[in-house]
Amino acid sequence: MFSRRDFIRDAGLLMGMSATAPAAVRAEAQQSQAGAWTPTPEQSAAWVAQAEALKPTLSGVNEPALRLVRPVADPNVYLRWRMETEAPAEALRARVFNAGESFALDFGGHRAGYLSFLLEGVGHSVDAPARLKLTFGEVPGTVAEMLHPYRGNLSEAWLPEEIITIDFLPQRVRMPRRYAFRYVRVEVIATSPNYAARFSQFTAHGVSSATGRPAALPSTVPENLRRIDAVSLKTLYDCMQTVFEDGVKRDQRLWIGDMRVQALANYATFRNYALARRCLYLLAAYPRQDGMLHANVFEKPAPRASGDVCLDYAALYVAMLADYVRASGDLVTGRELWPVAQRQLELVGRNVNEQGIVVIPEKVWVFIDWQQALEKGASMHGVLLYCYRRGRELAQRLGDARSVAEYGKQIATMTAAAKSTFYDAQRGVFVSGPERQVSWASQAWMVLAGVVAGQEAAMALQRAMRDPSSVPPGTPYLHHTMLEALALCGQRDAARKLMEDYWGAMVNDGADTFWEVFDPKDSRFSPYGDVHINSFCHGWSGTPAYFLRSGVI
Ligand code: RAM
Repeated sequence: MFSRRDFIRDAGLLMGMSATAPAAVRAEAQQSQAGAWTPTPEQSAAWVAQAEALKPTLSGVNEPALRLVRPVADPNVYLRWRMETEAPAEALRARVFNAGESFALDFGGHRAGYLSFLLEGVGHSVDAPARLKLTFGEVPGTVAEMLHPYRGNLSEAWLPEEIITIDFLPQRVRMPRRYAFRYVRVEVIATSPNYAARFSQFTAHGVSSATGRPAALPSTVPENLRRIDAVSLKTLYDCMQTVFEDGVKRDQRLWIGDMRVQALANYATFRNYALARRCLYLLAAYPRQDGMLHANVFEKPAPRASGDVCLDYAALYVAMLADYVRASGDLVTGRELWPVAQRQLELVGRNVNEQGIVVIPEKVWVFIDWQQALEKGASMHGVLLYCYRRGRELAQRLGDARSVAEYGKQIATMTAAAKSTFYDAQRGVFVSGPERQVSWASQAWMVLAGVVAGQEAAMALQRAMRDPSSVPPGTPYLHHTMLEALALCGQRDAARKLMEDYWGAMVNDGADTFWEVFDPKDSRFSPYGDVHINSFCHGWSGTPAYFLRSGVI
């Protein structure tokens, strides 16, 4: 299994640009660039400039801490801890804290932004700085449990904790970094024997590029769906920063996979088309040398490419552009970025063999989902076929008849190949790999790719959902795909039920914003080896509002 970490380690080699790459790899990379379309440096610079011109100004609200709380271990709640209220936050002002003492605050809901508070010294003499440790929790466990020793495979520096030293008191302290939190735990590491610390006025300064308030859902929508919609909107709101961020706690960057589904939700809610356009340009401006897009780009301190390339995300840029043009009607941007989209189909399409089947090359990252057991052959075939369909749709819109015809042929070939290779007609499901694995992912992507339709598609999806041995999704991202597939073949009730069961369970388990991963049976599940590095307000998880508001289900 190829993880994100392995991939990053090997990114230079995969990019075909490393001086240490084997000669054969370098030669192949150069050959693949011969005559191929890539943006010129001037073109890339113009796209970055365009993206920067579209950079939104963030706005937000200041919200005070509400309560002093105490985490209580509780094996009966999913999150392992519940918070008991000790006193209103104002009561803090009446207390003083010496070295080794601590307290925790609850802001009443998820916040993405900055933190400020008033710190005073009380005593004989403030004759030394105050040193504090702050821990920011999106969920109770982060402030209740020891974060160390950290066992994850992403940087420990993402753990949401800080040690700060405040030189002169009294002082209004404003933490310099942006955080994602509902709870804040403050520990006094040191004052001096001559004074204790007094705290007050804890305030969260939220920021977002989502403006306006989406209209209320019709009064006929049941309460449980309204709640899911509200949590979904808050997730989207907090993740809409100067790009569509994947997670406001961690990564804080623009990933193609996350943005694609966030943008769909945005078009049905806040309708910030400029932000989507900015992100499309940013991604387009930093391709690999041969023109394949990186799976994500960094924005700060200045925009630049990341080292990650992932086959399904590169292909899905096409779908994302088609969605944008469809939602905004902006044909000008569609035309300008059309060569980028076409190039992704061309490059990812090189992995289609003579029989019309996608063959995933060695050491190339295909994401699809964080489910470790997933065999990805069938789903990657489905993703690419889906993207050819979306490419044909966009070509039609842009009046590119040649591409309409070209993609049409590829769609016919790949559809027939998918049916003969991946479809087990007797069982009525798609299978993947030598073990003929049945998974939700394979069914969902094959249905979205149009390999089967109507009743046949509905049965494939239902069988996978009912079969306890089929591989289920590990993320809200793949659940989103499943909902789309169910809706496409007319299974709107089943889609709605799945949303109620999955996202509704998160709400019932205490979600203020939707989580990056959710395994109802295991609250410690993490794709990164340590639950404390998981994000609990994640871009790809906030899409129920899209389904509820666009009429899809
Ligand atoms: C995760 C990111 C993002 C996802 C990629 C594949 O670490 O947070 O959500 O798109 O990896």
